[in-house]
Amino acid sequence: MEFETAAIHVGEEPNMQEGGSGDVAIPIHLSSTFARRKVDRPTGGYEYSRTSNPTRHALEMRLAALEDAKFGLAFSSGLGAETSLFLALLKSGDHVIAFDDLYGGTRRLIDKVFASNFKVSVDYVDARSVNNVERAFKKNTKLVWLETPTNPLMKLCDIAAISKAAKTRGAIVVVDNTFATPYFQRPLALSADIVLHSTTKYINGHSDSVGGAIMLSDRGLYEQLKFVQNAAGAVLSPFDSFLVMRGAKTLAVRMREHARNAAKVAAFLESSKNVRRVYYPGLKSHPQYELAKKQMGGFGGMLSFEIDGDSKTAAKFLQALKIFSLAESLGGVESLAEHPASMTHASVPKGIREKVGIGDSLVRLSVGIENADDLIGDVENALRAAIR
Ligand code: P1T
Repeated sequence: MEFETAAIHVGEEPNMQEGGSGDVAIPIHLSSTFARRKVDRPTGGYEYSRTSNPTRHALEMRLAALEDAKFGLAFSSGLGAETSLFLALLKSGDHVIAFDDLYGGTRRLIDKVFASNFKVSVDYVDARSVNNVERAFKKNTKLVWLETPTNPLMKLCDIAAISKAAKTRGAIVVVDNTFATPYFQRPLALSADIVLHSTTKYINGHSDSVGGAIMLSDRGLYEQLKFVQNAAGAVLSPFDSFLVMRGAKTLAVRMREHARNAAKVAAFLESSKNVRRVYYPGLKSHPQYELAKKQMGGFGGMLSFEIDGDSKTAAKFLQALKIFSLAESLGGVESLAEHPASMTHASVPKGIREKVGIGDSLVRLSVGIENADDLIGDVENALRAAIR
């Protein structure tokens, strides 16, 4: 099945057996527990909804299909998925290499929970250079944690080259594919071991569910993750599973529109005298444009830019927007805008933030699928209001 077909059908085949209901849309199985005939085994395949639930199971099959993976697991948030992954794969004394530009909450989880409470050590490197990653490996390196494109600076890393380097050293490569989505990028096909998503973003796509997902094809790693999903319990609810299942059906069409609109907004910003720099992997001016073309099937709906001014100018711009909502999060059909330094990356210490390149004039846009001219008009008006 091609992507568009799998995104609509996998996990949701109507039950056409005698007595089957034939639903074309998956029912929301709210039951927390499932009756059995015998003490020693469940009768219908399900026992307790934390362990497994029919609606969530259907979604997990679909999530796997989206990334061309054998297995999918759905969690209560992106960070819930990350926490479960760290609990499953790390032990005290292990070392992690992570991209130095990451969602602020991921960095907070690694630093303030796993590094400070569990003696996990971490080195953040500029993974745009494979050499930087190679130099960071230690004997006890267990995980390589990547985002590409990164949040918020849209930096890329070479998934295939880093995965090759990690394999020879026995380390597991995890790619947070939230920004690109499987429609535009398939890390497992580039030899990464595990893909992670905040389904809160594009996969659900309508800003009405918080969730996370892990997709992978290695059975051993899957068993470890599945064990922790049940043991730690950060599972996605049946209702949210239904919503994500419904949202995923239109992922392909939404992503095409997101990318088309983002390219137009990026080109407009690049032509504006009130903008110092635009970060979008689909622009020829992006330093890794060649890697973007090689590794991604399209460039997505996220972009950042530096407004010509300071944090006050950025705030004025953000507060003058009328169609874009000033809000954290991304990936919904509606356009959102935010100030990473004071919102999504406020938990990253200022010194580190500035070293990575997240300055006070940086603005991040999640370009929605409204009319592109309306969006450009909104940005143009807000720039005018901010820079008189
Ligand atoms: O919010 P949650 O579903 O827990 O997902 C965390 C997460 C993980 N990975 C990436 C790349 C993310 O962007 C996020 C969440 N990000 C935002 C809320 C944001 O506005 O950037």
